[in-house]
Amino acid sequence: YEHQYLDLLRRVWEEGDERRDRTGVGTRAIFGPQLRFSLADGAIPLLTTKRVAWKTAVREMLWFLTGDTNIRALVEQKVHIWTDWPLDRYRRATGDEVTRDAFEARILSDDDFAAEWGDLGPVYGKQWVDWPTYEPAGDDLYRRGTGINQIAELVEAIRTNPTSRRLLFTGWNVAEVNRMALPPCHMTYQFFVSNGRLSGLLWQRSCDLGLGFAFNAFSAAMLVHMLAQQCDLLPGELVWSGGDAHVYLNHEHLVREQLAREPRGHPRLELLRRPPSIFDYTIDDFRVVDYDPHPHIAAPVAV
Ligand code: THF
Repeated sequence: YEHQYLDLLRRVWEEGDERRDRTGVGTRAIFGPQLRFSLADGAIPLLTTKRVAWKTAVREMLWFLTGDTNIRALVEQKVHIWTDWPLDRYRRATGDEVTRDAFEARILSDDDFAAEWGDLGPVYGKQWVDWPTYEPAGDDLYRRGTGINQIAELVEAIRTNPTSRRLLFTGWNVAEVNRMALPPCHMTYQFFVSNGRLSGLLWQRSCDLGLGFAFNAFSAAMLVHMLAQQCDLLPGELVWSGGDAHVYLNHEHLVREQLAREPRGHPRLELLRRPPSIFDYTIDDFRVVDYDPHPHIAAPVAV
């Protein structure tokens, strides 16, 4: 299964259109690839051609499900993958060339600082579990309504109406993307039940194949495993669909090294407990077995 990813990585690197991007780093990109991964018997698209910090991805997914949008809860768990965006905003706004470590230390120790500088805006978690609504309040006025928990509604819909063609949720709130530190990349998830199996499709508008893909594919697959467990179904397939699928030009060493490696075995995800709801999982509920990857390959993240 990993060959699908490696083939895509090679194709983008060799044939992708070279372009300047928002970050100024430069990418090579193709449009609209699709990969399919079986999730049967605990199978999970976890790359073996480099070590992936899968627990970081689990912690991030559980953080999304809490609805939190502040990096503090991540930093408390030593998850640093969202720090660069608030750090960049802080440096630009204040001119203070604080180090990443010092910035994170202040996020942890100073409540007011964390509230002011640690928030990413209404990103994933907020839209997933508390999508804002508005109710008419006379004349041209609207008042805040009760937020919509798309994930709770999804679980209910999978259980009660599994052939529905509306089993989906999205982070792409058109009215709020401008207030997000970064508009959602993995933006829409759709689900499909057949023969007692739950499959998921992730539509990712933009994918950093060198860095983000490993996390995004694992996370989406893990979510399908969790939803299947909660809905008394078996996991089926993950369909990964990319819009702008790119490799950053400063990831050349990663591409060369990773393409020189052979995939190693088939890791599996085990859910050690069935929590009362999709919102009650903890990091200790997840175990990956048969994971014996090649060494990690460090690569810079474009902000
Ligand atoms: N922006 C860019 N340029 N790439 C991305 O992958 C990306 N994301 C999220 C939002 N914007 C993005 C952030 N997610 C890493 C992993 C996921 C991220 C951001 C960064 C990262 O640096 N991973 C390293 C280290 C992991 C670790 O801390 O252990 C790695 O080697 O995998 C994609 O959703």
